[in-house]
Amino acid sequence: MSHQIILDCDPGHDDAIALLLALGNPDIELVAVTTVGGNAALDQVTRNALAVLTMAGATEVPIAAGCGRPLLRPIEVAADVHGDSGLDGVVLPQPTVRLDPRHGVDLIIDTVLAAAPKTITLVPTGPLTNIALAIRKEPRIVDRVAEVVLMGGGVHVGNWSAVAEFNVKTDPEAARIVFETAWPVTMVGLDVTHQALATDAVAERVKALGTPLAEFVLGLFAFFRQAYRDAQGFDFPPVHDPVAVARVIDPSIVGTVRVPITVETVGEQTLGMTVADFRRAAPPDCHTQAALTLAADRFWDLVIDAIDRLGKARDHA
Ligand code: PIR
Ligand code: CA
Repeated sequence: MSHQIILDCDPGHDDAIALLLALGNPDIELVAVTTVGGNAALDQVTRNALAVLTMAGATEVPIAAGCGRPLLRPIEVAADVHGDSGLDGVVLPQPTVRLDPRHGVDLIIDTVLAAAPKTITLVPTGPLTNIALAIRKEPRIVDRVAEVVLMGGGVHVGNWSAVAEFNVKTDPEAARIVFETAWPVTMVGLDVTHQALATDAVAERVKALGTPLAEFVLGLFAFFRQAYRDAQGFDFPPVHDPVAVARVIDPSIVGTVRVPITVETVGEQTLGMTVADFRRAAPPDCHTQAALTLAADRFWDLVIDAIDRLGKARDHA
């Protein structure tokens, strides 16, 4: 079955892989891309997204720039793991894809309203600013979206503080709006993305594809690996964002539990924590799920297959 998705992203090494997975997987139709300030400033991540689409030969996908800063707070970029450009370590092509003149929030709203009800899945892989504003600007999207499958948060882990993840902590008010809106939300958080490690074995498989796109992906992995080693003490980098896309493609790859989740917006030590309440069975109206397990081998099979398909299509273009 084909899934239509809007990827709202801040590329970002792992966002770039999420874009490639969405473009190269036959069960996904990437109907729009929107960008949000996060890993780097908005103009940087937008240029990166355009370059990745160009690299993948995806010249027809509508792409628009969204919000440049969180709703209430100053922007806090993640230059320690993504570099100043947001996508350090690779040479990006000059984009030939053109930017849609609409604001990203409007592209989200227009795309959702133009599609049949419950056909579009939102896949946010950056701070949730655009999604929160889209809800406030056009509340009808809430009932028209099929579901929201976001990379962010975590039940037992943080990376931007002891208990908070970057995407949620960067714009906690926006995240709270998204989690507290009564639509189906799947939180693909650090509990699972920290299992999606680009190991040497994974890099070998990518290298064996032998295409320029595969080389590009290896460049992304190499920079991300070194940065994650220096900044966070990981041997291999967790490639977070494509896990959310993989969950849409094949839900059995990412195991979830239904649990009420909200976001801490006032804590001194806990700002941006995703608070999941496991005290009792989830009530019938619970609309949130937390991802807890990952079939990492099958995840990488999907990613490598997508890079292979896209790389071959490029070679024959
Ligand atoms: C990754 C990110 C931010 C900070 C670090 N240290 C690592 C980005 C990724 O793009 C992903 O979407 C999410 N935020 C993981 O926290
Ligand atoms: Ca991201």
